[in-house]
Amino acid sequence: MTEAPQKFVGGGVPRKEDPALVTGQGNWTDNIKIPGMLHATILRSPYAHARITSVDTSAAREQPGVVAVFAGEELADEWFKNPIANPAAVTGYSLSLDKRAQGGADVTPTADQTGEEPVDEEHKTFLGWHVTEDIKVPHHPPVAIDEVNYAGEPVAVVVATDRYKAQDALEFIEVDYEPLEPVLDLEAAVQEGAPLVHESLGTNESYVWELDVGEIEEAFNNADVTVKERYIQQRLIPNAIETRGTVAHPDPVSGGFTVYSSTQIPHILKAVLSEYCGFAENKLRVVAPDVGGGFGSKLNVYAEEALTLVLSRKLGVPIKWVEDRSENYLATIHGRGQVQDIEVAATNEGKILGMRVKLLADMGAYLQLNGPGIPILGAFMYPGVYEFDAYSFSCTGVFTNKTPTDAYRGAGRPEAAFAVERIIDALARETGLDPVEVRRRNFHEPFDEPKDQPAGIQYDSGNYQQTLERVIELADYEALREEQRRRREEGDTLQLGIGFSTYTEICGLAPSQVLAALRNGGAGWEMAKVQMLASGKVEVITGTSPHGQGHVTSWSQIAADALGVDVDDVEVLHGDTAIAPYGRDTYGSRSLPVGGVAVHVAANRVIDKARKIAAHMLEAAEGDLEFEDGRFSVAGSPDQNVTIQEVAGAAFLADNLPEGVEPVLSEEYFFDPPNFTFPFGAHICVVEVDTETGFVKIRDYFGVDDCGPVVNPTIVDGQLHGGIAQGVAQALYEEAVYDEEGNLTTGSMVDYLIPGAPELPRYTLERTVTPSPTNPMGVKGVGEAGTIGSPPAVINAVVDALSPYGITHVDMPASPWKVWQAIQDSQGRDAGTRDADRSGRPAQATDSTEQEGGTS
Ligand code: MCN
Repeated sequence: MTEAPQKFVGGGVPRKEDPALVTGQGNWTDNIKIPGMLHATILRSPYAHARITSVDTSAAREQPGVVAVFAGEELADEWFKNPIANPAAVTGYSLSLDKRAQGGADVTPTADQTGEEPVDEEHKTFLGWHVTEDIKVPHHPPVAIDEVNYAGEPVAVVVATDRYKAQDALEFIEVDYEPLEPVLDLEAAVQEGAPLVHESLGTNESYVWELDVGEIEEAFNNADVTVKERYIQQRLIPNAIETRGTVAHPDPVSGGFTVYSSTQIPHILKAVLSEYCGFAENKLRVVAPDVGGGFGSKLNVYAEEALTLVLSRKLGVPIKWVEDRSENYLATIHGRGQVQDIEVAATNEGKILGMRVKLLADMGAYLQLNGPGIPILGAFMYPGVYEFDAYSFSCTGVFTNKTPTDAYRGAGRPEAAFAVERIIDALARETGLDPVEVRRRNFHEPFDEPKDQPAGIQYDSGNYQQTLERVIELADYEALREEQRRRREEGDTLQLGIGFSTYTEICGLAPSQVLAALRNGGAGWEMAKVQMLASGKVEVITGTSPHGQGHVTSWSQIAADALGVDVDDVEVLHGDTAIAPYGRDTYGSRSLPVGGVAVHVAANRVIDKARKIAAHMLEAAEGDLEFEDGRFSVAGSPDQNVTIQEVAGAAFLADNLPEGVEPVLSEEYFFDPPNFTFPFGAHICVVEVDTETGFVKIRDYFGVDDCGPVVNPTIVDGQLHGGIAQGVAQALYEEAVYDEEGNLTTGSMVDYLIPGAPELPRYTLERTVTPSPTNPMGVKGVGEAGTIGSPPAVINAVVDALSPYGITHVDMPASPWKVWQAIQDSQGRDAGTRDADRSGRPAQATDSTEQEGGTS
C-alpha cells in the first residue's frame, strides 16, 4: 500500500508542461514542416445518405498547385495491402525529395507497389471492439466509393503544394449523388421496414448486448413501488481546442514511415495503421507531439490518418492534413446519443430490489475504434453506489446516417450515472422520501477490499456515506432547504433547486483479461521505464500519452520520490513509438492507476538494483543499508553513505560492480492490474431557475470526490474543474442537432453552445481518501469523474426547483426554452389544480399584482 512520507507526491508541484504551452512554444502537429511536404484537403459529402453515381476529378487536377486528386475508387486497393518490407524504398522517396521540395506540381503517383490481392471488403474497418460474436460491421473505406452515409463523409482528396490551393481545388470536383432516404431517429431505425443505412447488412441493428444478474422478474413482482423513466442522452461534439491533424512522411533513414498525429493513442494508432494500410509494424513510427486536448475524440483511428499515410506512400512525399473547425464538427466522432429506458423496483421504504435498463445506442454511420463498446462500459455502472440483488441490462447498437459516435469524456459512464441518479430522485418522489435518505438507504456499506456489486463485477473500495455526509455539511443542506421553502412561500420568480449526485465510475481501464472477456481488441497493461543516466539525471519513458493531463509533472513526482532526486532532475519522455515502443496510451482515466503505478514500481526496481551496488561500494551488507532522501547509508554509521547519483555513475562506469550485476540503472515494468478502479463522490448543485424566462443559473456547486491518494492536488482540481464544466455543458448547453435531411445544424461554435467561464460557477471541492487495493499506490483515476458526476446533479437541481409545478423531468440540455415550456405545459396540463398559478409561480405566490397569463 501507499508508501509515505513523500516529498513531491501529494504536493502542489506546478505543472512542468505549462511554461512552454502558455508561451507559444508548444509543438503542435500543424507546426510540423518537412521539406517537400504537400497538403491534403478533403471533399466531404453534403448528403447524409446518397449513392455516388460519378466523381469527376479532372478539372480539379488542372488547378494551380494541385499535385494529385483521388476519388475513393482510386484508393480502394491501398487498404489492407500485405506488409511491405521497405516501403520508403518502394516509393523512391529519397530520390525524389529534392524535386518535391521545389514545389512539386509535377508529381505523378507511383504504381501500386505490392501486387497482393486486397482482403475481403467486410474486414475493412477501424473497429477494435467487436462487442458480440455476431456484430454487424459495415465496410468503412476511408474515402467513400459508391455510397455516402453521413454528411461530412470523405468523398475525394486533393493534394497540393499548399493548403489554400488544395482547399480551392475542392470546388472543381464534380460528384453526382442520388439521394437516399436518411435514417436519423433511433427508434424509427429499429422499426420493421425502416430504410436501411447499409442495405447489405439487412438491418440497422449492429448488435444486441445483454447482461442479467439475479432474479429480475421476482424483484419486480415483489416490489411495493416501481418507477420507470425514459432519458435521452443527446449527441455531443467533443470540441478539443486543437482540431485533429496528421503528417506522414517516408523516413529515408529507417526505410519506413513516420506519422505525426494529434492523437491520444500513438501505440494503438501504429498497430491499426500498420494493419489497415499494410505496413510491417516495425516500419511505422507514430509520434504524438503536443496534443491540445482530446476528451476521447482522439482515442480513435480516423480515415484521414490512414489517408495521409497512404498518400505519402503513393506519392513518395510528406503529406500534411489538418482539420478545420467545421470539419471537426462533422468528421470527428460525436459522443453520447442514447435513448435510455430505466426501471427500478423498490419497497415502500425506498430500498431498491432490482433494476432494468434498456438502451438504444446511436452508432452513427460506421463503427469507429471503440464505438460499440462505449455503452457496454456503462452497462456495469447503472447500479451506481447502490446495493441490490437483481439487474438486467440490454443495449441495441443502431446505425443512423449521422457522424459515427465513440468515446467522449466518461464514455458510457456519464450516461449510466445520469440514469441511476435521476431515477433515484424519481424513487424519492414516489416514496415521499428525501433524495438524501433514499441514497443513504441503498448505499453499499463502506468497504476497503473488493466487493461484489449488482452488475456482477467487483468494486475495489468505497465509502459513499463519507462523501455524502461531508458534501451535505459543506453545502449546508438544511439552510438550503430552508431558503427553498422561503422562496416558494414568497412566490419568488427565482426558484431554488438542490440536486444531488452520488456517483461512482469504472476507470483505470486495464485488466487485459477482463478487456479480452469483453471482446475488446486491445491489451490493458501499461509500461514504464526509469533510467538514471551517468550524471544521475533521470529519464522516465512512459507508454501513456498525455494531452492535457500533466503526466510529465505527475510521473516526475512519482519517480523523484522513489529515487530521492529533485523533481526537476526527471525528464518524462512520451508519445513517440520509437522511444516507447510499448504502450497502451491515455483514455479511460487509466494513466495514473496503470501507467503512473508502473513508473512507481520501475523506480523502486532501480532502487533495488542501486542498493546492491551501494552495498558493494560501501562494503556493507545490503540489509544494513537505509535509503532516505536519495542517499544510502549504513544503519548506525550515517557517515558511511553514498548518493543515488554516485551509484548511477558507478553503475554506468561498471568498473567495480558486484558479481552478476549488469551495468547502468535502468528498469522497466509492465503493470497489468487485477481490477479497474472505482472512484466516487457526492456532488450538490444549487440552481436558481427563473420561472419567467426559464433561465437556469448555477449558483453553487459542491463536490466531495474520492480518487484515492492524490499525486498532484492542483492537477486533480483542474481535472475536476474541467470535467464538471463538461458535465454542466451537457446538462444545460450542448447538443448536436440534425435537421430532417440529416444536416448537422449545429455545425459551428455559433450554433453549438459551449459554455465559457461566465456560465460556470465557482466550485467548492473537497476530497476524501479511500485507497484502492488494486495497485501499490492505492490510486484511482480522476480524469472523467467530474463529467460523470455532474450532469445528474444539475438536472436533479433543475427538476427540484420546478417540482411545485409537478414537473418531473426536463431533457438535456435544459435550455431556457425547454424549462419555460415545461412550466407552461404544466400549467396547461392541470390549470387550477396544480400548486402553481398561471403566472409561472407556485400556488403560494403572494404577489397579487401578477397578471393572469403574465409570463413572457
Ligand atoms: N491524478 C492524481 N491523483 C489521482 C488521480 C489522478 O494526481 N489520484 C492526476 C494524474 O497524475 C494525471 C491526471 O490526474 O496527471 C489524470 O490522471 P488519470 O485520472 O489517470 O487520467 P488520464 O491521465 O488517463 O487522462 C484521461 C482522462 C480522460 S479519459 C479524458 S476524456 C480527459 C481527461 O483525462 N481528457 C482530457 N482529462 C483531460 N484533460 C485535458 N486537459 N484534456 C483532455 O482532453
